[in-house]
Amino acid sequence: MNIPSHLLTLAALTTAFSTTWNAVAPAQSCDRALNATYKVTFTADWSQQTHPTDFPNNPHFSGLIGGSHLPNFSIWEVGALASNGIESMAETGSKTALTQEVNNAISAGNAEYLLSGSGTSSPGSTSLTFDVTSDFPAVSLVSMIAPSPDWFVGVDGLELFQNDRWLDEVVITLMPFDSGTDDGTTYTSGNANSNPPQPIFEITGYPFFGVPIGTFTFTKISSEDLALCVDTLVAGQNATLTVSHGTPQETVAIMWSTSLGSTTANSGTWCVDFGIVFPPANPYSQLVSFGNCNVNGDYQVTRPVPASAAGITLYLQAAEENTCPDTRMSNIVTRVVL
Ligand SMILES: [Ca+2]
Ligand SMILES: [Ca+2]
Repeated sequence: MNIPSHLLTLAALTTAFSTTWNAVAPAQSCDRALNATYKVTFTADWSQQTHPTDFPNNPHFSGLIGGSHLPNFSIWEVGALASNGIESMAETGSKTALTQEVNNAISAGNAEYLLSGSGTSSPGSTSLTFDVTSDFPAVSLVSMIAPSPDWFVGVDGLELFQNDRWLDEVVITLMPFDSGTDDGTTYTSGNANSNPPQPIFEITGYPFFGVPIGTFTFTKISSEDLALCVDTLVAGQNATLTVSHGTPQETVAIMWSTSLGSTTANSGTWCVDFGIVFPPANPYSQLVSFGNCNVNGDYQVTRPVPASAAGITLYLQAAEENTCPDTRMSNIVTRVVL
């Protein structure tokens, strides 16, 4: 364990708290979800040059529409029948029915956030910034190929949080799909409702012939990488703090402070930019604990809250060592000491 001098200073200057923490074993898991913000950029390459066969006038894509959801839930998938919302999107570009379906899934606890963005001419590009949490890490997003009978591009259940890590960047190569709900065979075919509808399939032949349509690039903008759970803090009583989603047996630091702001600890094996500040003379702004995660990536400590802290608002945040140049931080927890 290599403790940066900045943090050692914080630890040493206080006399308000005892310097001894007791690790509690085995650590309980902190089941708080982690938040992240991503940007998806839809780069549309579909053009006369890439797809010369019968290429239509006014080539464009309808507004992006989708949601974040449970991994075992699907908004659409190859081999399944299209929902009414997918049919409407793929045939007309309308978001209305699919928006309702995603909102219904949110109400049912299968999805968390609706994703809705603009369309683009083609070639062209558009982007959408959205929030996602580790409890609903799968993202589905679609857009109609227009004009077309019932063709679309999209991603089905891309999991942005895998193996306790947010993915930094994912590039999805977009191939054309047929929603199986209209029998038209060319870009400009008239309406011909499929009866019965067919399962969604990838169009491998005419008029695309295996040439990709474009890409979805998912880029992480920001994220919580550790989960911090904090007891109610009561002056003069013990409090338990728990970190989860850490790297097994890696060192984590927990800090607390009376102020939000920014403190950079950038030395040796620490590359951390806390969202709280550590005024040197403030005895309530300090290192709370260093310790190692267990084999599950959990870390838990308990210690007394000083009687003199009653009424103070404390902000707590955890960080992990040995992640440079990346920063792995927790959410900031706010507690008024009772
Ligand atoms: Ca079709
Ligand atoms: Ca139809």
